Amino acid sequence: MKITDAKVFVCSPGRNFVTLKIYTDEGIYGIGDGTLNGREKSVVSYLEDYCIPCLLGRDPFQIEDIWHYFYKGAYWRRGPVTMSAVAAIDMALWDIKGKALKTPVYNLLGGKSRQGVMVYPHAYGETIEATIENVQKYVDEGYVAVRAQSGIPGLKSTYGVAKGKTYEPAQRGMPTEYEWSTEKYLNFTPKLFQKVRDAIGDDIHLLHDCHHRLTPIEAGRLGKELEPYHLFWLEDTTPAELQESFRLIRKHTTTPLAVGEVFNTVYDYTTLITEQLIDYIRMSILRGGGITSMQKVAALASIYQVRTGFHGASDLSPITMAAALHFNLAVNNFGIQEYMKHPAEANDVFPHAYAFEKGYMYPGDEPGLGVDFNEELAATYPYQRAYLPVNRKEDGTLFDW
Ligand code: EZ4
Ligand code: CO
Repeated sequence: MKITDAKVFVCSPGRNFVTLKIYTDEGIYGIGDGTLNGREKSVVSYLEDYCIPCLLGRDPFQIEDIWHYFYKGAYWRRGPVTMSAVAAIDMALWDIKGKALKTPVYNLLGGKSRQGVMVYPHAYGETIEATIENVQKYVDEGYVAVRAQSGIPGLKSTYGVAKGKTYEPAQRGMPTEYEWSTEKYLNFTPKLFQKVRDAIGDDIHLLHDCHHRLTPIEAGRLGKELEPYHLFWLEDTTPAELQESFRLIRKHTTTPLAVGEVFNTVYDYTTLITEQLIDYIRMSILRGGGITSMQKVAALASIYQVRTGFHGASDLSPITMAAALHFNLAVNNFGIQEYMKHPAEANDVFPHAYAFEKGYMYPGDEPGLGVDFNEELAATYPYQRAYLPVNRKEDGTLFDW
């Protein structure tokens, strides 16, 4: 089998997505996700201008070799643009191989290790009461794990809390600005979880995302104060470029830690994993260079009792969601998968076999990844400039969002 062509599509069915389609001489094609929220067109250029010309004529079954060709072969390594492009290629190749061998991708990754994939949705509200109501709504829908975020008294906006019905981090047009106070957040958040736990009982897993806003010692304080409410995890407590800083957090709390939705290689994790400073891997298959590289991350993590907990926000397309579900079904050290529903228009553009039932998701048994891409419909949703917000402290200092 030979690769004959590859095309990149950018569409905006509710939000922007970058999709790579790789064609072969046997009529089989594969699709991969290259979406990088707020920087979509950089990935398009990386793929179109540099990768696609080097893909033509190759055997799509040689996934390992092609992965290294684009990682080592580019000389310049790592970074979100590069690794998202490599991931798009890698996902499309696994999709082709599954279709050619007429089997779902999970069978190529070792086969089923479990029945279904536990997922968690995002519950939020402007107040504690509204947040509890939203958590309860998800519990009523069958979820067994729920992330809870709440508006903070005295702040006009905060991460994870939408003004409207659905939470969407990127806004069309120019970047919006959020307001932040670590003191208000730290004083408020333990009260939030005390009340949520009281309202829903002990049986539901609760998760929370700090979105990189604390220093290590502040993270230690929050983790410690949240211990009575037994969180499944506390996510991205502090910006994690400095892996060693997690030694300080770990010294102060037994609340499990999840890190790395902005990471893009195993090298972002070596200290965190080998010193057992974290409990869950947040890097997604898309950010981390695809299924091929994520197999190595998961293998390293398994030795240190660290589990997967992949990023699954709506800015990763249904193709990444499917890849994650196949991977999660197969790998032994699976933990949990984030599941933030896509807008209805996006589900129409990416018809898929995966489904949700009673707190768990299932990738379906179609050959390959089990997702398709409706080009004609996608063309009716042209790209729209959109950015993630920026964040400032109350005195105007630019801060982590
Ligand atoms: O802010 O995906 O845990 N989930 C998150 C997400 C991220 C967005 C950024 O594009 O932190 O909501
Ligand atoms: Co997050």
